[in-house]
Amino acid sequence: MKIVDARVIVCSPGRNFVTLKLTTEDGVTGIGDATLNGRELAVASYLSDHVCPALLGRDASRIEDTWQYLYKGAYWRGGPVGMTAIGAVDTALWDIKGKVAGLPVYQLLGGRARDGVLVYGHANGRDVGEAIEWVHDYVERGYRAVRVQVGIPGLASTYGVADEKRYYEPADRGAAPTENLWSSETYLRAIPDALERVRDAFGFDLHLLHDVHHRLRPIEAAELGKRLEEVRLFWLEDPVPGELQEGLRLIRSHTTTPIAIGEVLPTIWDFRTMLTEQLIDYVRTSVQRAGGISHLRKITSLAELHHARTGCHGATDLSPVCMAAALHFDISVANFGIQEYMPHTAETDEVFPHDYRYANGYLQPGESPGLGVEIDEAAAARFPYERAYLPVNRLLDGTMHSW
Ligand code: EZ4
Ligand code: CO
Repeated sequence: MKIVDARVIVCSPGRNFVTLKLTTEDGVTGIGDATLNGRELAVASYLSDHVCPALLGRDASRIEDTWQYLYKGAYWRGGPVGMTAIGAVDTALWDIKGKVAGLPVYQLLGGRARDGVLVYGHANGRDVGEAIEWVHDYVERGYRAVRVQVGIPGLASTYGVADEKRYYEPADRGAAPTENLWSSETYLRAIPDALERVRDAFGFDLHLLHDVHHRLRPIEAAELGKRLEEVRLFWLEDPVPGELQEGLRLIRSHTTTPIAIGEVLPTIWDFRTMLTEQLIDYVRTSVQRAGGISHLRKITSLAELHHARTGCHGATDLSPVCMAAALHFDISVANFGIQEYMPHTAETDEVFPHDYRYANGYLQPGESPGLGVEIDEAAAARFPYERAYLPVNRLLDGTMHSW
């Protein structure tokens, strides 16, 4: 089953997506999501200039061997660009294997380990009142879990708080990134009270989540976790940048608020200390970021051994191709926790027709062979790439601050 064609499709149906499409000599196609928000063309080039030529003539049925060939064989291991590219190849090969077998991918992964995939939506507001209105909107649509982000008085704009509420978009189009101001002091003054008010408004039957987006230092995060214990969050996400894994010991020793980390982390090595020392509760990485289904399974097995669960990233920069793959993974894995879900725009859904479905707080993977998602290339061609970036953060004195 030789690969005879490997192509990269870049499109922007409302936001940028990079998709890899592989075709076998029998005419079977498979697709993978290669989108790296704000750095899309780097992955497109990594694939089309370096990976695609080496895939031609390879056996499409050898998923693990191809993964190892691209990871170990590159000499330059890891990193978000390379791992996103490998992830797209891996996802496309699982899609092909499912189509050849005539089975949805989750059946190849061991079948259903649960009846549906619990998802959380995103509510945000410039102030608590507006945030509560949007949480309400999610509750009315059946959501059992909602992430809540609130504007911080004294900070002109806050990442995660947008004007467009239904189709949250983290990146901005333009020649350079937009800039947000950050002050941990201001944030820490405002956010515990804001989240307490949301909890008071909805009671304890609704799961509430909150994302810090890597902007605190360990001791600040420890304080926040402690002050939020009564709110009983489902998780506190990315309280600090994840690369200083040892820094999580400080947070852990001060608070029982569950911690989720990892949407920017691509390999099992990036999770090793935090999992083996039981410093986190949820692994946030994804099929798109972490080298596809094959490598995400390994990270998840390490997490299972250390009582951590999955909470795959699923913002709008993860295309419907990634979301389909995530759902096959989520439904089959033993230590699933929750899946982030943000509906895409109608334009994106037109480019990526898919058969996964939302109902009553849960998503269901489709039953078609493979991933159950395709790319309509004629529709994609109507939406050419537009430069876009994630914003950057500065402190009040102009210092560049962390994500
Ligand atoms: O910042 O997807 O949990 N979700 C998030 C997202 C991420 C973007 C980055 O591309 O943190 O909003
Ligand atoms: Co996040």
